[in-house]
Amino acid sequence: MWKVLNLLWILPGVLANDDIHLKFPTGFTIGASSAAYQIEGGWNASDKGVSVWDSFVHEKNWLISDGSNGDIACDSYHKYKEDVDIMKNIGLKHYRFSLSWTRILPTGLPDKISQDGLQYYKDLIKELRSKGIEPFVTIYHWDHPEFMSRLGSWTNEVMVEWFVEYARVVFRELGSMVKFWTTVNEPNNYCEQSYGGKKQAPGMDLPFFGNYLCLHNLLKAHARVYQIYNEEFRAKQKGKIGIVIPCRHNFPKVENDTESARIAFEFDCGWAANPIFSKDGDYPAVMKQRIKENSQLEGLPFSRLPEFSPYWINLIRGSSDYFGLNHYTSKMVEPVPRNNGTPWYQDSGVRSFVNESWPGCPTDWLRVVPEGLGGVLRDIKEAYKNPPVYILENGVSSYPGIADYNRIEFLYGYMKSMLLAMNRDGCNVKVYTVWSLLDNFEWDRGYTERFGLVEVDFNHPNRTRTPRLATKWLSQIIAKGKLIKLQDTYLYTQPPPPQPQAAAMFMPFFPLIFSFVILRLTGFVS
Ligand code: PNW
Repeated sequence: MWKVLNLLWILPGVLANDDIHLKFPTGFTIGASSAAYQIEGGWNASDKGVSVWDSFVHEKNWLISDGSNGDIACDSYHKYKEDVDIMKNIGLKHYRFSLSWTRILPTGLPDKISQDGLQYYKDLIKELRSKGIEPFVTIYHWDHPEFMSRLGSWTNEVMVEWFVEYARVVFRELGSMVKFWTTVNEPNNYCEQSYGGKKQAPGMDLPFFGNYLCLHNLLKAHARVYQIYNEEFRAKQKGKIGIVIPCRHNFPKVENDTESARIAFEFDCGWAANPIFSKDGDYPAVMKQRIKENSQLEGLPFSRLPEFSPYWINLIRGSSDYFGLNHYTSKMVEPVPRNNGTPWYQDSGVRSFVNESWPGCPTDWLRVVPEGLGGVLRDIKEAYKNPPVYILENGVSSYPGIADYNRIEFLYGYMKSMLLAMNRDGCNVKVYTVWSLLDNFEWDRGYTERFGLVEVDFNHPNRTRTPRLATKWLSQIIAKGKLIKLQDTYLYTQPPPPQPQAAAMFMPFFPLIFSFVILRLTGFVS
């Protein structure tokens, strides 16, 4: 009897074995994502109007690493059927893409609606549906009409109602065919780069000022669109609508410095998420306090962080049916010492940096930190009461060629971290989406960074597509409903090795068998 009881010792070891958590729950879907300007091309096809990205790359091509532009990009405007075929072959269950504002409204305003533009999206959606792929449509992924940039783009509040007019046309014309909407892609990252910096359109270069104004108006625009969907379309169209926010996980340099990690999270993710997903419906308290204090020290009679009136707080709070998450990388953080009367470093008072032991990839800002995805999912669960999370971007750039081992390793590690957060820690993730389906125009990096599951030859007029190894691996994961290592697939060696069926069945019991052997050897069990 005691021998049997002794075996119970081993049970925690068996339960802690990560492999038992690697199944995708029923209903969980895996897909891929893209964005209009990065893949479509057809920049002046039919009556399409000029977007801020069209003019930016044409006028300031020295700001793009390889001097290129998205005039043709992957030419998905013409080749969308081939793209859908590729997705079908991989077995992807959903496809996230964005709409080009000026393809649908050539002037940017609803005085004129392009039938050709709408037809392109109707055809794409029909093609997806006919192959059993669910469309996830992003209304705005950074390419607003050019003329609006001359009015200050998103620093001008007039954009809010113009965006509502555009969204209304989109819901009216496409809403019967779409069940999943995203209003705005990555408001925080976008405002930081394009209003705080100058390398991406409209390139305002107004750090610690333009970025705050931009996000303020984008949140208003998002909430108004959520409101009109509720009031005018939801009852009939029965879709879900939300926003997508990029969030990093932050590891404190000093282990118990959870405060710095929390502040870094608030200034990155919470800036956009807190007003929508927290019960106070406003920017994080620490952000309001530190930016106000810095503004005072600068001699300003107001805070550089704009304030929401109670009307807007009410409208923005709760304005998302799901938490859309984009996640790529993590940071280390530490507080920057200050005396009273000196400003908070970078408004946040926290310095972020990378851990040099984290592996890299061809993209300099992207260090590979798989445990960060689980970390950020737990951050979101804790901060916002476990909302349903749709992961709408996660991916890595690979080296030239189609043997993208670093991508397979990245996706395996990140998905494993996600599955542990879900199946072990109760995070409510519903959807996982790889960035990106195709190599594409990577904004200021041009075509120099390759995020595609599928390689695209940008030197060939056909923009030839060649699926990389990761697509074959991903097909197997999707077909089996379970995360498996490349080594455990037939792809690992050629010709395919015999499948280790019997051995695989015993894998979950391996810790048990191993512990038993040890106990035997040490004489605890005879
Ligand atoms: C995404 N970060 O942005 C964009 O949504 C895509 O359009 C883009 O192609 C993709 O990144 C890859 O570059 C992010 O530093 C850029 O954590 C940087 C970060 C997150 C998201």
